[in-house]
Amino acid sequence: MSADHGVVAAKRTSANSLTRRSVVAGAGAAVLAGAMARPGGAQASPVKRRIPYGAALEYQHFISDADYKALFVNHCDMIFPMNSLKWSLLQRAPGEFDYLPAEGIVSFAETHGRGTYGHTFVWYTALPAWVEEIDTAARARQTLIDHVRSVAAHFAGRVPSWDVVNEVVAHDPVNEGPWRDSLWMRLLGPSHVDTAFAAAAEAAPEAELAINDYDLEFRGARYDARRRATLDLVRRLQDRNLRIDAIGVQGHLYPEIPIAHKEFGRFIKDLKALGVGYRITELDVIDWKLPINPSVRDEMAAEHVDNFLDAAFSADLPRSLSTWGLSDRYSWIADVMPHRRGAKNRPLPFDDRLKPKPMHDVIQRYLAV
Ligand code: 9MR
Repeated sequence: MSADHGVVAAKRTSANSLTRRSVVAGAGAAVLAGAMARPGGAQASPVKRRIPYGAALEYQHFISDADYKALFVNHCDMIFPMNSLKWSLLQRAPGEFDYLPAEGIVSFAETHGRGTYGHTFVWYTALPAWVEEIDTAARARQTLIDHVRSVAAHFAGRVPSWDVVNEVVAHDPVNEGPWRDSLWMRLLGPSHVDTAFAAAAEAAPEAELAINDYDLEFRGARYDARRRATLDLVRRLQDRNLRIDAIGVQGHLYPEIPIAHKEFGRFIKDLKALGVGYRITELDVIDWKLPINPSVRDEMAAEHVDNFLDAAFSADLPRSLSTWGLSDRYSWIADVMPHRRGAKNRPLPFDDRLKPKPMHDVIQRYLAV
């Protein structure tokens, strides 16, 4: 996925952000101080917040990097699998499920008294070859239902919220859409979304059911179209009496693309009027075009996060806020959009030595009670 990279970087004034930053000085220390051991091995929630703060954790790092893993316990209220619940890793062969990695992370969260999150049942990518080879509507429909049922049943009562569908709106809804091309679209059309939500409502009656997507917060015609298509999709489900509880706003931010304060705020309010809440699910900053100097880059990233959270929180409080990873040590951005001058990317709240950055302070300020 990528956004429209053509927008010239908006000029930032750092005076404003420095003032705001000083308000939250010491927030990192308070979080650490709150992470005290409780009898029985479980730990107290890191710090009291208005809404849960979470992060996605990749299994390879979960098993190989103890310090990184501890960072999640010390700072997060929600810990969830980044990739282990994706179809290609979970059901590599028909009916053969490998729950071990996802179980590892979900039970790690449970052991520490943390919440979790389910990402994701239906996506256009990360599908195993045997699914990609399906060529009839009847088989596609049954396979989709079986997958949702099996995974939801396995985690029944343990995963309180599911991304039922991920990224079903076309990247450019006006020219390519409105729905994204996928195996599911080709064989079933938009009804595959209805099928997924119906199966999820039946198999996970107590879980929150969500649509997760990207590029919902920026200024420009393509983003307006993406917001409209998402609202249309919500209405479509509601017209069919299907339960849709929340939108996951991924929040992969590009500092060169301005936040549409008004239009994004309107979108959140329109969702609320439809009875649908929202979460921030994959926050990070794609810093590939930012200056090479790390502290300048961190300040700019923090300021952009501030702009985004200001637009979001002033429209309505999200149900949770999660980042896509937690430390610059590991991020998808290094693979997909490396810094154009060869610097190591700095997209996340903690640096690669696991020290909090200005972005962390900004996020915590929005979450403070
Ligand atoms: O960060 C994830 C990366 O490790 C995986 O290889 C990739 C494919 O499964 O997915 C990345 O996560 C994506 C998420 O599932 C959906 N929104 C965009 C994320 C970044 O590409």
